[in-house]
Amino acid sequence: MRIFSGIQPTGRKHLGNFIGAIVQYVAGQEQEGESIYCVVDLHATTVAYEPGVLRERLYDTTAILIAAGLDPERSILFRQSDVREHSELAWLLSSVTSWGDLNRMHQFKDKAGAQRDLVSAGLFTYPVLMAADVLAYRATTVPVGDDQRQHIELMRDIAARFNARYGDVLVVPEGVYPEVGARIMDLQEPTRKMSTTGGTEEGTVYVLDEPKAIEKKFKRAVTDSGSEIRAGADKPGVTNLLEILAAARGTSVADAETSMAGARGYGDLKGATAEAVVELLTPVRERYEALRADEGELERILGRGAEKASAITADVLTDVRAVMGVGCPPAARR
Ligand code: AQP
Repeated sequence: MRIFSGIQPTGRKHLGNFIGAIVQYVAGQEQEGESIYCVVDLHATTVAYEPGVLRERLYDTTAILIAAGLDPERSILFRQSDVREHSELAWLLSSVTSWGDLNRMHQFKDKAGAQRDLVSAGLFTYPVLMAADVLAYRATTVPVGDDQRQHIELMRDIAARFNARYGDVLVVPEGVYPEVGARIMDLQEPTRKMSTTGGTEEGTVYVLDEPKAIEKKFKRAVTDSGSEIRAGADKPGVTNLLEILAAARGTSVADAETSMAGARGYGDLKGATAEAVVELLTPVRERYEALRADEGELERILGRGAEKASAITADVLTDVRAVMGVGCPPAARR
C-alpha cells in the first residue's frame, strides 16, 4: 500500500479538514507501506491570494499536521511546488483528460461563482493537477473527505485512460473516506459542509480555536425541531453533532446516540460534543505553538521530504515520458 494525500495551505484548517483528512493521515502511518503527504501550494494559486500570506499559511498547515501526530520520520511530508514533476505530469495528463469531464466538476462551479475578478484556467484544471499529485507516486490509496469523491473518480478515469492509450504505467488509486465524519457540516447551516471559503465564521470550528471559542460555537449550533437525539435525514443539525461527537471520541454514530440516552435535551448533546472536540484539539493547539515558531526547522523537514518525494517521482516521470514519446529517448541517454 502506498498512501498519498494533499492538503491546501489556504485559510485556517477547520474541524472538517481535521476529522475528514488529518486524522486519517496520522492513522495511515500505522499501515504497512509508505505514507506521503503534501501541502499543495500550487493548488492555492488558482484563486485570488497574497503571495506573502501563502507562505505563512504553508508553515501554519505544516505545523498543524506535525502537531496532529504526523511524523516526518515515518511519513514523507513536503511542499508540492518543491517537486517539479507534479506540474510536468499535470500537463502530460491534460492530454488524456476530457474537457467535458472537467466541466462537470461541482467544485469548479462553486468556486468559479465566488471569484470576483478572474475565473482562472488553473481553477478549471485543478483536478488534473490533483490527479498528477497522486499518480506521480503510483499511490494506491488516497484518504480524503467526501467532498473529493468526484475528483477522485476523475483521477481514476485519467489513470485508466492513460494506461489504455500508453500501456500499464500508472496505478489506478482508490479513494478512502472516513466511516464517521466524512462530511462535517457547518454548525450554523448544517446542510452545507464546513468549509474554508464557503462557510459561516460562527459555524466553523478551527483546529486552533481556544476551548472557550469552541464551546461557544457548539452552544450556538443550529439544531432541529423536536427534542429526540437521533441521526436521520430529517435532523441535519443533530446528525452533524452526533457525527462530530462520534468522530471525536473514535466511536460509531450509534454509540454516540446511545451515550446520549439520558440527556435532557439538545443542550446536553451540544455540551458533550464541545467537550469531546476540546479534548481532541487541545493537545494539537498546544504542540502547534512551538512547532510554528521554528520556521527554519519546518523548512528543513519540508526540504528532506521533497528529496525523498523527488526520488519516487523522477522514476515515474521517466516512464511516462518514455511511453508518451516526449523528451530524450531512454536509449540515447546512456
Ligand atoms: N467539511 C468537511 N468534512 C470532512 N472533510 C473535509 N475536507 C474539507 N472539508 C471537509 C477534507 O479536508 C481535506 C483538505 O481539504 P483542502 O485541501 O481542500 O483544504 P481547504 O480548501 O482548506 O478545505 P475546504 O474547507 O474544503 O475549502 P473550500 O470549501 O474552501 O474548498 C480534503 O481531504 C477534504 O476532503
